[in-house]
Amino acid sequence: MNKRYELPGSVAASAFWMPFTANRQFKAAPRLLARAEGMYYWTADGRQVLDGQAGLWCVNAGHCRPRIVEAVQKQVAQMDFAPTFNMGHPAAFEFADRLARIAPERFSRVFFTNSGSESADTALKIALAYHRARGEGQRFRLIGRERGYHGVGFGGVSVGGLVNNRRMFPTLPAVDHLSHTHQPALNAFSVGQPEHGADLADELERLANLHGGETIAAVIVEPVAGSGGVLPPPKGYLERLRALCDKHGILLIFDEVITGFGRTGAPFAAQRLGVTPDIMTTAKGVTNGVVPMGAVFVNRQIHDAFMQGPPEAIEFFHGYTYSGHPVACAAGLATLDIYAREGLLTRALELEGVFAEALHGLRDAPHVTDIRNFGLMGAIDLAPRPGKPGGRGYDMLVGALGRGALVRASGDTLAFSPPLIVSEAQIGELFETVRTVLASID
Ligand code: PXG
Repeated sequence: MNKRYELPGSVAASAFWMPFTANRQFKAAPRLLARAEGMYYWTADGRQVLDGQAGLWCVNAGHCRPRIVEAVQKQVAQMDFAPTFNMGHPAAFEFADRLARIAPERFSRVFFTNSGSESADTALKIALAYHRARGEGQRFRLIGRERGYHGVGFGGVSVGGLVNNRRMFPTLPAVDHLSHTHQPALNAFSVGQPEHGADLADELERLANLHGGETIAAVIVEPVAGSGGVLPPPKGYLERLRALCDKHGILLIFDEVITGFGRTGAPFAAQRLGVTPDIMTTAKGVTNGVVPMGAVFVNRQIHDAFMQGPPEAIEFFHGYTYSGHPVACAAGLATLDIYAREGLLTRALELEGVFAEALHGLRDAPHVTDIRNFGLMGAIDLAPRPGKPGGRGYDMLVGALGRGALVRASGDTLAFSPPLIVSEAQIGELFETVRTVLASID
């Protein structure tokens, strides 16, 4: 079977050092995708695969949408690149303006990056520089959360809470963490937001008492943790976090790299959950995954704090060669058109019940220890094989692919995030496949 996936004889599989992948295992039996359209991929040997993970949580409008393809083709032919340091081009201004219009009301300023990792680092730097600009430079501490994922830059890893991403690297000083909110003893198989755990937000009060609340610059959390295993916030948790940030003058950053652009049933999880942060990081769905891009949203007050010096002075010494890249902006503008026309930014809310029912229907399937969902995000925890953690997750990935579905396995947790164009029938198909494969593995 592996033979069918082989690369052409002239290509050495060894050169591409693959990210977050067991390279030797993969290269011994490569899984190659060759084409995509709508809800589907096709493998290199021509088999159709239902995309249960929107690429990598990013292809929210489905694959190869002609409007986006044409916009990218047109832009790359008209102007391939334009600098945004001291120069500009219309698409970047138009895209920032359009983004601000779908964001929660206060977010009227947008800083462009190229990825979620860069968005996280950018947001942390904005927070630190903001306090400094206001004469509160003593606020140098950053607070993250266990099981949080904010990408792989040194800033993101420092506030992140996944041990495998941290253990090899020095992290920023002056960073502390809140506890994660996964409490299966209290909340197993919760549908949507769990009942228990709002009190975990009170840890911010403890950390403020420990470090001095006036030394803390920002708290960064994913409103619904994604990579850490799809952990919706306990009811009342984010509200408490917001209140404690206000009490201590701490900025609240929501990392909406996964939750942004409709994944939770509103344009942003902040809107769905009714809690407004001070800074919001995004990437992925901002261009439907078609061109790498990220966007950090801030409110006017934060932005204006930077605008106090002489007008000829650079206000923020930060940015990337590709901030506001014209091809990414073209992809993003076309993406927003599709999201608006097809109502995709709220569609997850309509599908949430069907999705939750199908997902939680696997509660009694073999190996399942917990199931969680929010919007079109879902996760199933499997009991690890004794002495072989990750084995069941990997077998599920391979087994589902063999049966025509792409599901994300991270350790022994399966994650689901289909494109927002998914049909009810396809949701049923996806979880029926998962059920069949669960029954087939040991
Ligand atoms: N923040 C959050 C909340 C993310 O989910 C990043 C930052 C980093 O984005 P970039 O673009 O630098 O990768 C992410 C990325 C998974 C998975 O399956 C999740 C991500 C990336 C790859 C895999 O859990 N999230």
